[in-house]
Formats: sequence, C-alpha cells, structure tokens
Amino acid sequence: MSDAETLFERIIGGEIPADVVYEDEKTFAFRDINPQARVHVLVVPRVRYRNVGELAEADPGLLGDVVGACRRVAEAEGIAESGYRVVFNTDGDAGQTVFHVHAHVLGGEQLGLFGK
Ligand code: DGP
Repeated sequence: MSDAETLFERIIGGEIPADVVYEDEKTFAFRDINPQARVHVLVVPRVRYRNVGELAEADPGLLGDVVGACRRVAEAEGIAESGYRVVFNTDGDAGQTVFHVHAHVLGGEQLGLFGK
C-alpha cells in the first residue's frame, strides 16, 4: 500500500489536519487542499475502496450514502440551489492520485466544460 492510499484514512483519523465540513457514520467530507472552484469539497466513505467502480460493485448502498453526503455538503455550503458538480476521477487518464474513492463536490461559481 502506498502513502497515497492511506492519506485519506489519516485525514479521517485526525492524524493529518483538514477543514472538515461534514461527517456521519459512514462518510467524511473536507475541503480540497488545491481548490478548483470556490467550493471544492471531497466526500469519502470511511471504508476504503480504490475507486467508484469498485465501491459500486462491493457496496452500492454505501455509494448511495456518499452521493447523499454530497447533497448534504452542497446544502451546507449553500450551492444546492445554484447547482454543483460531483466528480469521481477513476484511475490514470482521469488523474486520480489518491486511491481511496472520493467524490469531488464543485460549485459556487459557473463551472467550465468537461475535458482538458
Ligand atoms: P484525485 O485527483 O481525484 O485523486 O483528487 C485527489 C485530491 O486530493 C486532489 O484534488 C488534492 C486533494 N488532496 C491531496 N492531498 C490532500 C491533503 O493532504 N489534504 C486535503 N485536504 N486534500 C488533499
């Protein structure tokens, strides 16, 4: 297991400080260290799966919990009405760098188009 794979577990455990915006029994959410929008929050399940596909196969209910937590984060951040984006980067070409599945919740401004 590489350091990148344990990073979010260390944040969840409080070993690495983060700006936590939401947590419940199954999920944990904190601000991205390198924000790509005015609001940029990462939502992770406390249990680690490598990516969203593995999470969906192994525990679809937990994937639902993660997406529900994204909605609650958007409400708490005041962007649920204006609109927001949920992104799961998956492996190499998508640029996934931390192999503990996480949803990026992006909003608070007009977002650009997908792609490069
Ligand atoms: P991804 O490329 O989808 O694997 O996104 C990983 C995100 O994690 C990236 O946007 C930056 C963020 N990140 C990396 N290290 C840290 C950290 O130590 N703290 C916080 N809050 N975010 C981090």
